[in-house]
Amino acid sequence: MSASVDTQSSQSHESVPSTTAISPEAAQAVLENLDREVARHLALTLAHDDSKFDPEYLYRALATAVRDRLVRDWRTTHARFAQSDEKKVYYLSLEFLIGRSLTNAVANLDLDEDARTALHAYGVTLEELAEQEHDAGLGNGGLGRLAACFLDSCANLQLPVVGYGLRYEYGMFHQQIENGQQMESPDHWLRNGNPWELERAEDARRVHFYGHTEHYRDEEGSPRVRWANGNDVLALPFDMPVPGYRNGTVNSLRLWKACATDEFDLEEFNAGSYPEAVAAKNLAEQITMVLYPNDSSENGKELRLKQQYFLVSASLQDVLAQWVSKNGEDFSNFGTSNCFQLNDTHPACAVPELMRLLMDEHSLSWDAAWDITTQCMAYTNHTLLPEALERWSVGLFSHLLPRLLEIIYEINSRFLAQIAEHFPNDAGIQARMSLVEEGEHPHIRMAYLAIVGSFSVNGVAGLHTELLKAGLFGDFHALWPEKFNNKTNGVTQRRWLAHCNPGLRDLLNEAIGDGWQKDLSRISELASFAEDGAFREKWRAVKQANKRRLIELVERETGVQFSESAMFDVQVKRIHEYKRQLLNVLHAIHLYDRILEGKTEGMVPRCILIGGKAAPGYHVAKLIVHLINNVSDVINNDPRANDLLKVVFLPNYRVSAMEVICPAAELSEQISTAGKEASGTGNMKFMMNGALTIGTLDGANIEIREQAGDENFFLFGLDAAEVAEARKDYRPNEIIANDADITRLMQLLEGGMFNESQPGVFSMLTAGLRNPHDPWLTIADLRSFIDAQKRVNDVYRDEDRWDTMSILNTAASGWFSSDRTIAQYADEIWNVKALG
Ligand code: 26Q
Repeated sequence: MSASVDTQSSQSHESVPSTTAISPEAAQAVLENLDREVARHLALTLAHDDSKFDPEYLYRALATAVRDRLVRDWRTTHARFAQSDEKKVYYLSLEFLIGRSLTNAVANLDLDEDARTALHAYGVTLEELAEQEHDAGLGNGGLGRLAACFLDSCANLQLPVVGYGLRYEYGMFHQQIENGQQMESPDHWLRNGNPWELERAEDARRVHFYGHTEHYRDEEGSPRVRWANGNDVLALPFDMPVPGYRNGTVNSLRLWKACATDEFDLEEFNAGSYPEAVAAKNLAEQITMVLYPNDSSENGKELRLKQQYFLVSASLQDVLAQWVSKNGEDFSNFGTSNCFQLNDTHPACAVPELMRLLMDEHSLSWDAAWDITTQCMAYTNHTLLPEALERWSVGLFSHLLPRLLEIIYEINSRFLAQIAEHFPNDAGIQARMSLVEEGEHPHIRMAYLAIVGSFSVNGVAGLHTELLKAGLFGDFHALWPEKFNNKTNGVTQRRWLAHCNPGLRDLLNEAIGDGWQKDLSRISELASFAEDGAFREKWRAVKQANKRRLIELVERETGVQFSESAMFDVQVKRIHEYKRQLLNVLHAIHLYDRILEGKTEGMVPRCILIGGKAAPGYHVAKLIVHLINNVSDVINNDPRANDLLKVVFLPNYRVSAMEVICPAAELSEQISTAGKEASGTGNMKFMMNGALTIGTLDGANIEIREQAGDENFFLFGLDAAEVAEARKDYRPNEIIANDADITRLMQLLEGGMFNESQPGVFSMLTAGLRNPHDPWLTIADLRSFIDAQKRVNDVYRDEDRWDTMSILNTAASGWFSSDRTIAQYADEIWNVKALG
């Protein structure tokens, strides 16, 4: 590919000359039946000798045939998007946790029957073949999966929204457990190719790093700045289709790959020999090599800041080039015609980068550029943990992105002048609100940069937004109350119910029709079946079948046998202290203690499943994984416990595992320290699939309880205000000493029952529990948790009551569709309409 990319003319959406043009319809007409297409792709596209059947080849052939069918709608959607003067939205995110695409595309294009017919000849089912697909694990957890659900909903609602992200060569690491401990291995998800992407070399962009700035005057005598020297990296786009649900819309997710420019190597390395110079291409290509595997900010890594800027610069240039090809250099309507939604602060460099592009590349004045920027940037916050707010050192910034730092300083000085006027009597306010945290090593506060540069700042659940306004962003809320708004998260019911739970999908369709797949508010009609005995029977049968599917998975992955008649008690999410997997383990130990004591009357058999990845550098989280595995070993190998209790740590939790787990779960553990989980989205997936929640008043749990009714939710623990109060005088050792159950379980844990061969390995965890400054207040909530679990146990004994509650939870889950969330973003932030 050529290194010299002409950003002005390369982005042309004019159709090819009419003599050679093939319309989308004509292209589609060439396609034969799906079974013929699969055979053709096997023989011609893949040159596969089908005398020896190979599921990997068959998967690729089917995926390619399905993609061919997507292309027609993709082209028409794209043409409509390019031609329309309506406002457009760009969702900028370092993560898109897509998972698998085949079955999603098949369902959305209504190709289910055709695909089954095509596969029949090969003696394989669609479900079996779907297993061939490697998850696209381009995200850590909630934030990345939310981005994927949002794209699905935007396509369902036919909104003109494009996702922009990075095409990491290695996605989220693969987790194995060895001797109870987490081991990481790389996830080369692209090894067998990716049939879902189209490379668009003609839209490549150049991204600049290092160097210095030069201030000069142009021919008209106006002051200008250029960013000189340094080096360029090419951003090469790969587009992935985002099909809407049976509506003819196929939106795009554009993922950038970093490539070396030709001159980058030859100029920089011409002192060395040619092979060394070419080998040095690696340096540039490292930028999109790997996803950072931590889900709270890891400060200071130069490569991470490079990734962030690379995404932002390539994407903004892309949008500006499209604008210029249509409107020339007239930017007067740019700000009202475009909106950039920043998925947390990771793409917050978009604020100074848009300023730079408008001023330095398109000659706008500061004021004109600032008006546009603040008209089209919107920021979503996903965390309440102050330590997770991103900060980048000024030193690193000035080295890597010198021009951006200048612009940030200018934004800051104008902003500080504004607040001096607004808060004349508050001496500390400048230091508190400054975009630059002063000190020996000054840092840029990325959240503040995002707030100052955006017209909208939103939290992701009601409580989260209120806490942001009162706490972390209190000063900003006082200055600009109108910027702040809430958008409670949601999940797509098409993947998280219809696709992953076909048994329930069919039962719902039979009971209330299939309208809920496009409009989940319709699911409330299910409530009238909650007391219907015959319906409950069917409901139960679906759950049992899903439990059998999970039993197989657990047995395959861990060798442990779950029992179909036991309660399936599940906690799957990233491992983090605030999410309190430890609290769950303490309860498991408590149940084990009761069994050892012979106090098992009325105890319902339980299978506790825990899964999730720990950030490789997060020592305590890894220790928690180790403890869960050791507790699981002891309990599962004790014949006294076996009929009543099993505990399993399921390795390598990921999107495709959740698709088997959430339909089978009966109890959903949402037990974070109140005020710490911004929203949660797993909680919504479980609810949709009929699990009951045991949870604290945190994140979206509060809204789940409101929707389901408090009688259909197992509440425990301190609320956010009580947590703040309890911290002032917290004495976990007294709580332990004064509660016989807790004393006993701590004795088991501290007595070494779970670490016989490694004395002291868990002492850091037990010391944390006993520490009066334990930020997570685990012991404070333990009694309340044990009592709530006892209520769960007692309700579970009454099958009918449980199933009624389960039906009512599903019936109340309509609010948690990401279609609802996205409709609110569209109306209340973006002001965009469906393209239709
Ligand atoms: C930042 C800088 C450097 C390296 C990594 C990061 C980084 C990466 C990922 C920081 C944070 C994340 C992910 C955060 C996340 O997933 N937050 C979750 O977002 C969900 C969707 O809104 C919420 O439901 C969860 O409550 C929230 O924890």
